[in-house]
Amino acid sequence: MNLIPTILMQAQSDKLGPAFTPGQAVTPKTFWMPEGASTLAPEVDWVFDFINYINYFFFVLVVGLMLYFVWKYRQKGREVYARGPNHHTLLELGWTIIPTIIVVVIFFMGFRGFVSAKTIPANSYQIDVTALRYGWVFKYPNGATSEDLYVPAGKPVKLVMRSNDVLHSLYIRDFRVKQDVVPGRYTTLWFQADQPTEGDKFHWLFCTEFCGVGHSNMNRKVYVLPEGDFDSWVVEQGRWLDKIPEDELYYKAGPKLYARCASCHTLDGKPGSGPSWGNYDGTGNIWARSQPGSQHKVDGGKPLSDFIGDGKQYPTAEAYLRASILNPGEHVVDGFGNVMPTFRGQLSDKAIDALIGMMRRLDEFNAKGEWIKNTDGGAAAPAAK
Ligand code: HEC
Ligand SMILES: [Cu+2]
Repeated sequence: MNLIPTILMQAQSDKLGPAFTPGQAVTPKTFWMPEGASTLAPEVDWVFDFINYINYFFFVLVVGLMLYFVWKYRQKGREVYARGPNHHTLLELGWTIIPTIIVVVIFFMGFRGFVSAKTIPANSYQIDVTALRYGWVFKYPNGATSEDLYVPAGKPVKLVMRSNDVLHSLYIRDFRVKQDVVPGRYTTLWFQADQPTEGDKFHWLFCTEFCGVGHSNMNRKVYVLPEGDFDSWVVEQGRWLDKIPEDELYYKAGPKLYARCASCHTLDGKPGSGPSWGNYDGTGNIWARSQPGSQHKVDGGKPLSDFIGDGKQYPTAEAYLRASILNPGEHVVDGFGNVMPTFRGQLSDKAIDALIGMMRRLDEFNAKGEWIKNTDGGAAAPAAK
């Protein structure tokens, strides 16, 4: 039987599914369902309503008959039992065949919706999603990132999702989409929202896999922007670093950028696949041990003091650190492999300044890389969004 390929082909043409018209407004919320704001919503809601109405019907029928039979066959005398009907072929065929048909219809409609939800249109706009305890990072094609999700209206959007740690699950109920985010593999999801969210309206995004104590901090907002607005938003968001003044860089941008180093470099002195930026070998933290006179060992026993200082390869600590980020293989720290990727072309000069600034004032950050105090000892300013 070539039922499945036929259905797949149908799914790719827009004709599929009850009542899907591109450009339609959001379907209003009902007693059971939140508003339906994606092109998948009508299909999901149709099956949901269909099952629901069948449930109402059979609830009334079954409970009604039950009450009726309780009354009708109540015990009036032993002989009444014996005279009760015990077989009815038509009735028995009926209650076998009719439910079978209903179940097949439910399967077919459900399968059709499933296929549309799984058939990602080729022209989709791709956003990379990282789930972590406890938050989401949405990354757009130009490298811009955000913590809330922004999508263009009227365009299919594909989410390519990975997890940094444990199982999470991405759920946007107004779009009727949900997909597990699994460590060690990529999962995908697509939707198309035609109606922009206006004013301060948004759609909720939840993590629906209980992932730890901060699980509920993974609630985020989804904004649907008209396509032109979306394009300028992405460009603007890509320039987030430019807007931060030089002297605020190290604590506003530093922690965000450090997130790209954290898988190998800890701050608390425990070496991982890379040397900790804390003091792990008695030669000081990353800033202290990059000064002229450093006894930090590289290239099989040579102290860094051989390379840093006036007239040497790196005149200053900054020069050494910058080179370590752009040409990690130049000098390899003892006890570690040459496995650090180069960040040439990935981090701008300003981003590297922010990271070096953070290394210089490492005592102002906690072990997770969060800024915990400002220079005059007051409370930390809120990190830049
Ligand atoms: C895949 C793991 C990995 C990532 C990610 C990584 N590094 Fe490294 N890094 C290493 C390793 C391993 C070394 C030691 C070997 C060497 O010197 O190349 C190292 C060394 C360094 C050093 C020299 C350390 C010292 O003690 O002298 C600096 C500075 C550094 N990394 C900065 C960064 C920054 C900044 C980032 C993020 C933008 C980063 N690294 C991301 C693995 C990594
Ligand atoms: Cu989660």
